[in-house]
Amino acid sequence: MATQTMAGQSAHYLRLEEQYGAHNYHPLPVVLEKGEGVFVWDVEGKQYFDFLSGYSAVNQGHCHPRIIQALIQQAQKLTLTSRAFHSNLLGEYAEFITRYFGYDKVLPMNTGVEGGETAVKLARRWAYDKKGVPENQAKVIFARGNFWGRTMAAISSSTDPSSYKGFGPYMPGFELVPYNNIPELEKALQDKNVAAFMVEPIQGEAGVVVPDAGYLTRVRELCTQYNVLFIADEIQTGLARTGKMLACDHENVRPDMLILGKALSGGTMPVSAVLADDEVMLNIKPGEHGSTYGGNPLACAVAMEALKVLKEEKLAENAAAMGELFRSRLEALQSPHIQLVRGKGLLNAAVIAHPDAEAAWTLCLELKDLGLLAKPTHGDKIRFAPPLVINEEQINDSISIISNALQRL
Ligand code: IF1
Repeated sequence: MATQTMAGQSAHYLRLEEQYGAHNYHPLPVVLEKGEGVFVWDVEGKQYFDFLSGYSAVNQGHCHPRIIQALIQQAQKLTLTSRAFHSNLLGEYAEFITRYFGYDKVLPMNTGVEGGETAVKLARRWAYDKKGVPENQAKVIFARGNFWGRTMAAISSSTDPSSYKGFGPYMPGFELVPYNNIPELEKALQDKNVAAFMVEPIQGEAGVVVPDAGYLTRVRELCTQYNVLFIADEIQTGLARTGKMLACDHENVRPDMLILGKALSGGTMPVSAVLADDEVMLNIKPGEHGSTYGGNPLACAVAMEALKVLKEEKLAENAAAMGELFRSRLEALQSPHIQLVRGKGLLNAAVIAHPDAEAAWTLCLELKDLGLLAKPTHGDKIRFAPPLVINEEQINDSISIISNALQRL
């Protein structure tokens, strides 16, 4: 196909989106139409390494055959009953996922942010019914730099103006403490009305901020000491992304509530979950929370297969090994433009040093031209998070691409 026509394909789709789609994103100028494993292809047939993985939703790799097969099979039988009736899959899935992570119960939802909302509602209800906090006085503490979605509650806890500005008024009862700061957290937890502390074990959107070793252990101890629920938002860090099944596993801490999303479905459809023990979960009574698609049989079938693939393909172990290799090979480039490389497992970011404020974006455009897709987060950081099925040869090929792109900068 002539080059002109090739470029015209992408331009055609970009024009359609520009004309008919809301302008709520600023994507890289690439139009994808196929994905398999660590690779995606654009409409001109060009192949790329995907180093964003759908924001860590395709940990198992694009269109994993086992997950797609589970989707197809269930889709031909029953996709949705609503919770007005029972389905065989929900009971099977609830047993499977609660045993998988070691909690009494699961409350199934769809998007990650619905998982966060559900966790906050469970925490407030626990505070009133179990901790004895006066009605409407419950507080939830969040860490500065957090990101847990785009709903009014989620942005009410945000410290990022691009998330909250112009959407007020905000949800009351939320307080902020600095991330990775135990003394400030302990001070906040003295307040008897605190229901919970919700925190990401590693802050993704903030540019992959890894807290000091021992931080999560102290969070666990303080929440126990002050009778506050420790809610771990593992929507991005969970499901083998950081080299363990959960990022909390690096310190063997067990949160009171675990929120999962993204790769829970292997990137096929929105599936999220909140896991907790009975003391927390059973305060919400029948008819007090839910969603049309929450716990639908299609999601249950896909999620069980997605979780089986993580374990059976030892993706946490691979993420740990390939992450080590990636960070050491990237640092070994000794590029003057890479100020810092940080991360755990295959959730990594490079801080770009360059006089041009747009350098990270420019670098991502160069990477795209050379066959690797990544995106800047918060200006000068580029997140590098490939699917966890990546192998050593693909890591080496990716480092070569990054090296070439850095030299062009
Ligand atoms: C966007 C990145 C951001 C999340 C954590 C909950 C949610 C997310 C830790 C909500 C979602 C997505 C949303 C997307 C960009 C992306 C993202 F870090 F993953 F890259 F923004 F921080 N908790 N993160 O990361 O899950 O409702 O989206 O299913 O909104 O621009 P969701």
